[in-house]
Amino acid sequence: TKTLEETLREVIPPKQEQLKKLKAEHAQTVVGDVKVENIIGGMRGIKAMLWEASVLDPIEGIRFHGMSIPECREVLPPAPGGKEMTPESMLWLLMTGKVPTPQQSQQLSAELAEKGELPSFVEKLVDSFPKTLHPMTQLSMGVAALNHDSAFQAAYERGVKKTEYWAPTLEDCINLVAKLPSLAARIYRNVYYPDRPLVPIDRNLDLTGNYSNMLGFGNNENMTEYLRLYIALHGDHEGGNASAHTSHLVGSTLADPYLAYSAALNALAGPLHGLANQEVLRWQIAMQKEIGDTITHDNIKEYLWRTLKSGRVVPGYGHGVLRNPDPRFVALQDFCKTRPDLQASPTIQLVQQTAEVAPEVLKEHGKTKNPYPNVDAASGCVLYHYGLTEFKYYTVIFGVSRALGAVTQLVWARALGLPIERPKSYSMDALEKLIKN
Ligand code: FCX
Repeated sequence: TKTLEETLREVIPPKQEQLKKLKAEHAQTVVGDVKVENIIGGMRGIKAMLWEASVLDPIEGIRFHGMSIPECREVLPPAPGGKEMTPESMLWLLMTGKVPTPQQSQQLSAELAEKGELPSFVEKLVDSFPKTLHPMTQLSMGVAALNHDSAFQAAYERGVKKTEYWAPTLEDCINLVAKLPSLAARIYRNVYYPDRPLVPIDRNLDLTGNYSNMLGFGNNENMTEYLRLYIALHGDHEGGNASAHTSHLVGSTLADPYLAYSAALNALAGPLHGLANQEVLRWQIAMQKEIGDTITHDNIKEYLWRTLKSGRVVPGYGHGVLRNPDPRFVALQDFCKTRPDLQASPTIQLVQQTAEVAPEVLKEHGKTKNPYPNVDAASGCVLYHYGLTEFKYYTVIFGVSRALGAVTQLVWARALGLPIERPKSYSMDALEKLIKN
């Protein structure tokens, strides 16, 4: 069976040819136009990035190399003994456009386990952080520090040829994905359970099996399966979302993958992006407290209106691109529906009931273009039910996941020789002048 690198060596040359042809034959073809509303509206609606692995349709949601989430859950290999697709299988699909065999997926698991330990200076660095430092800040700083051993940076200093950039980039990317669980679990232990010893990596386990173990949930197979699904699902959401775009932009300067992904994590830490899953749980628990035991659609509605009238957004609802319920939300709900213990959980019930009421309220409120739940509306409640109750940590799990898409693009950007990103900008005066002419 071919390794990930061997498979990439096969799939990269035809893609390089495809790009060459596009450049040579269609560089001047117009594919869209830019309106003032795009410029003042955060570039929404402008299709101006090259992103191979996933496309987000406003109605259907995300597809990974053309495959929907239900299709991915069907065909991507699970961990031995499990049912859910693993992040390794998703990474393989994103990188190569091919569904890995179970052996290939397991081979990648073994490689990640082998490379999973942190350098001791990073352990010391993370252990020195105050417990009060937000876990996302800790993750970003830990990831940035990993660039001490960057293969890309070393190769660049040696003067490696441009056509060879992608191989050391891949080496860094695999190392980064491998080390994220140890780093993320260490942060969890330090912040919430400082007296608990850290479990070492088990070479026979998959990436998430190890992560779950290190977080202290190794004996809860349901939690481990949920984490596999969660991490695989959040892996990529096409190019323009803030974290993926940040990684792409920083990577385009030839900063190494650790620096690029550290920057992405800072974007993910914003409340309108990844931090929303921390906010959702905080908000749902506050709702639960206020409503008490008799939860009805009417009192959820009232609570929603109170949130909106106080000028806040309803966390977990709305989206920059999607105009339908997020299929990632649907997949996580589906996971809950197959497990009676989750169905009986009051927090999960409240999330489900909120999803039944909120779209109508948000439509009546009339502001958001998408009144439906996004993935963050559901992702935290299962973690909470299984005992991972520290909301501030939730975005870190998102951060472990989003690396899958980010590193895929870093490898491909180097393989395709994409240039440094440099869009042009307008001032308002310049726009007015342009309009008058
Ligand atoms: N509750 C209340 N108002 C909302 C809203 C919500 N959930 N979603 C959007 N709106 C408001 C916006 O604040 C904006 O108001 P304004 O005109 O006064 O500025 C108006 O509706 C139009 O916004 P819209 O174009 O629909 O949405 P944007 O593309 O600007 O923003 C996000 C998209 C996701 C940022 C927005 O819907 C939001 O703030 N949602 C809540 C936070 C959240 O769940 N974020 C996670 C998103 C995602 F899944 C992820 O990245 O993880």
